[in-house]
Amino acid sequence: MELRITKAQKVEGTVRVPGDKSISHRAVMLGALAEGKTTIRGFLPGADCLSTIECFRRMGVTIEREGDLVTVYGKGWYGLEEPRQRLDVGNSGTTIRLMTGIIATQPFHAVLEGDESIAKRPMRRVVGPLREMGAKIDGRQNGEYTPLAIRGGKLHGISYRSPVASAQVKSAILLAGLQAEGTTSVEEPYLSRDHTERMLQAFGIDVQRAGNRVSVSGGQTLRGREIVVPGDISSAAFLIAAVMMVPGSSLVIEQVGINPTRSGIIDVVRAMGGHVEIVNERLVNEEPVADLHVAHAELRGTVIEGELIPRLIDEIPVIAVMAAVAQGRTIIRDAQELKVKETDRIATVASQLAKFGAKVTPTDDGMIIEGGAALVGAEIDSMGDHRIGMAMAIAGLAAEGETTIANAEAINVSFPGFANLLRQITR
Ligand code: SPQ
Repeated sequence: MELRITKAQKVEGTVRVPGDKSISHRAVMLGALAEGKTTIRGFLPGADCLSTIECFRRMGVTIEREGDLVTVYGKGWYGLEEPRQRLDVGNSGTTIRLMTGIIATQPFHAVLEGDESIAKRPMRRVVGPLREMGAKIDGRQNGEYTPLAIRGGKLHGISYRSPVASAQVKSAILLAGLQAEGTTSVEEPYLSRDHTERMLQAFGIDVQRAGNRVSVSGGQTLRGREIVVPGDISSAAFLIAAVMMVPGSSLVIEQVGINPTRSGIIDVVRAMGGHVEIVNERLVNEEPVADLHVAHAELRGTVIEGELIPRLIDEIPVIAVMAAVAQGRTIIRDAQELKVKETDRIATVASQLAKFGAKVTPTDDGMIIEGGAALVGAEIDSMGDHRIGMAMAIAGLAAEGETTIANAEAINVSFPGFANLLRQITR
């Protein structure tokens, strides 16, 4: 599918974005493992989260869905059944890494695999620590790549110091730790998104947290409940950027999750001179939620590094787009994790953004963007990466002439309805 974008005169309106992807995955997983029924409202019906639903159905869990309302009939931790076929995670890194942790505890065998992109993403980051806990996992190149064949069984707790700030690594180990003997703890260099910790608490689990260290003890029971999923700030980020790309624009985005481990985009847009006001803040299922009032301003370059990186890792493609039109230079460093996402996002951002006439220099751990470019419409390829497709569509709003995005169907991974919503708020 191809998406066509033309230069916008104005962006305005009051909108909501689809549910948070990270929270939607976790709600299905914990719901399936819990005792009793879990109702999920505001679920993201994007391709990735639908893959998670399908995987659990294949392990015998009944899951009903009507739009963004999902009902999971939890079977308890050991109620899952051995799947008869391989479990297909599609394009979803979150699905495969978290499920590896869950299946490592089960008294059965399962094989996990996904698409071409998943086949290139590193898995030893979860396979290694799970093996230390006693799990038997095989994969290509000694467990680095899919397919992963898991023979679950009895695990013992470990104290793991993760070399990367990764919520998927942390979550896989904590989920396995819930059924391991003794205590399992994970410490990370910077705090990554903490939705697993918060949702475990919402499901009645005792989670100990201190700084960047989190611990759980084995043998706890999850209790099914109602979960309300806030709008995904990673999706809202594209709309915030749209406002910043088009002078005279303003937008209200209602009901967005503003968990501090995810809200780095707000800090960066503000540091660049943009206006984002947080209104009507409240707590829903342990997750902070608010309405965002966004108004255009001329942006200036900034430096993004260190502890900020995990708080906005998925927003870097669209931050690069804003940086291309900002005044001055933007430097992004400490973001080598971008290389192991759906694509190498350092390379794909640089190659696609350059087509608009932007000046982007890729580096080993990020990129340098010389701002002030006058963008011209371009023929872009999403390269099968949802966030690249959307980021480049936003660049197209400020580019002279027409922009086309090839392979735009990838956007459905996290933001179904993106093109329609963009049409609705632009003129
Ligand atoms: O699920 P997937 O494919 O890994 O999705 C991405 C994305 O852009 O949507 C990354 F490519 O988000 C990850 C995020 O980068 C989702 C996630 C989570 O829900 O736990 C955590 C982050 O990844 P990581 O590797 O830092 O744990």
